[in-house]
Amino acid sequence: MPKYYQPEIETASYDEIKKIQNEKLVKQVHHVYNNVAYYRNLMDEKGVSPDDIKTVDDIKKLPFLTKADLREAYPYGLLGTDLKNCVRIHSTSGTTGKRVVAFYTQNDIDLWEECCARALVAAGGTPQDVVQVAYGFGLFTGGSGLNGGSHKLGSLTLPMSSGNTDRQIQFLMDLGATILCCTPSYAAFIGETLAEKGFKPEDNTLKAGIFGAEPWTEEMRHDIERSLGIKAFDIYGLTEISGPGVAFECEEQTGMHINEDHFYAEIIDPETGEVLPEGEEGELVFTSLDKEAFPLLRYRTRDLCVLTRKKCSCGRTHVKMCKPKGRSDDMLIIRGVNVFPSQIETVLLNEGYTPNYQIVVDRENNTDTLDIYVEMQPDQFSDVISDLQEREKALAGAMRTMLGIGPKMHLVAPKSVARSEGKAVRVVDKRKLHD
Ligand code: DLL
Repeated sequence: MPKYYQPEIETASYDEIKKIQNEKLVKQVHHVYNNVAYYRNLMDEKGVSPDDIKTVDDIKKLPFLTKADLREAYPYGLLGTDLKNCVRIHSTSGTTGKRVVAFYTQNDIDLWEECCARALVAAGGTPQDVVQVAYGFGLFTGGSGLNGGSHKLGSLTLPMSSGNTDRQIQFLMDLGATILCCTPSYAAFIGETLAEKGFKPEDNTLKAGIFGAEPWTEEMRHDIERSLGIKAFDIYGLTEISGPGVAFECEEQTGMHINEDHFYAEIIDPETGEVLPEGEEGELVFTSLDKEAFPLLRYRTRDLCVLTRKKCSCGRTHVKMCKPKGRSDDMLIIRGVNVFPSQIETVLLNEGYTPNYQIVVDRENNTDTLDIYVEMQPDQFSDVISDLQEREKALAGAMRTMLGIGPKMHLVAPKSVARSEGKAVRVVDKRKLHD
């Protein structure tokens, strides 16, 4: 059984990797400077020229990019090539009304899918496998990324998308799926549903699962492994940097190897922006090294993380990131969808409500719940239940359009949202997401 998808690069020595990174970075910085006016201006403002960047050690001279920059440059301002060279977009939540839109050339897609194929092979995948992709397809990167990776590997691919659990289970059992790809909460739900239908873990043909897009604990890993009778692997990524497969777990299950021949990782102090040494916790920052359409230099992910170069028993040499330990902003991931409180606030203002609200997130039967409590103004107050229900329904619809998931809305009396020391607590997250 092949152990690596691209053995040469996945097991290259640190010196070899660094050499590749240096060469690619120099090229990428010139590419960005010559083609992305938005970033060229940031570099000019900082007084950095592309010739100042000779190795990855010079990267700290470059300015950071944030989600706010992506919003400002929306939609085409960070495009690194002519639109006619692009073959696809994917998109994820922005902090307010504007979404993040990432562009891909065919080459970008090929490299991204290779990263996903590496993840599949690390989970024991071969061309003989049947890979059930139950991440969402569409603007979200999860479905297409793993689907493409599975094609590259030559496995039989079931592009199920998420949801319709009865059909998932029917295909899983009838077509003998051996690798399941979906969010960890959906994997747990599938495991639970299989048990409810009377199946034992050994009744299915699954051997592994590749689960990511949201935080999950070791406890959850054990539950999933037990209920499905598989080995569960973590996978990390973000739309801005390509999608799933930026980093993936190997059989050691002690963190995720970053595909650092394509993405250069740094850990910074989120307050000062200072680069921190290996082993220290801080915010993960990525520089794409060979992207054509959407090349981002020093993109601040807001994910809090630790990097390590400790030798890995799997033989891969690429740096490992731990499971993200939280966020340095207020983004929530609910049912695999990224949600910012500022998006909720934008809808409330658009719909004529004051932004006095509380978001309550919980998890029932491995499915996230989202309840939003909104205070009415005295002139909006009504004690006619049908009237309130009507307005809650309309507001839930507007929220679904903005967020991509439907919350349960609760219109409540003025001044009834809990306040602590005079300030409203905006988010109550009752889930256990981190170890
Ligand atoms: O979630 C890409 C993806 C799809 C990754 C499928 C893995 C599997 P976005 O929607 O742009 O992209 O969300 C990116 O999700 O910054 C993290 O905060 C979070 N995230 C992604 N993977 C993990 C993970 C996809 N394994 C944001 N553990 C990231 C914890 C994760 N958080």
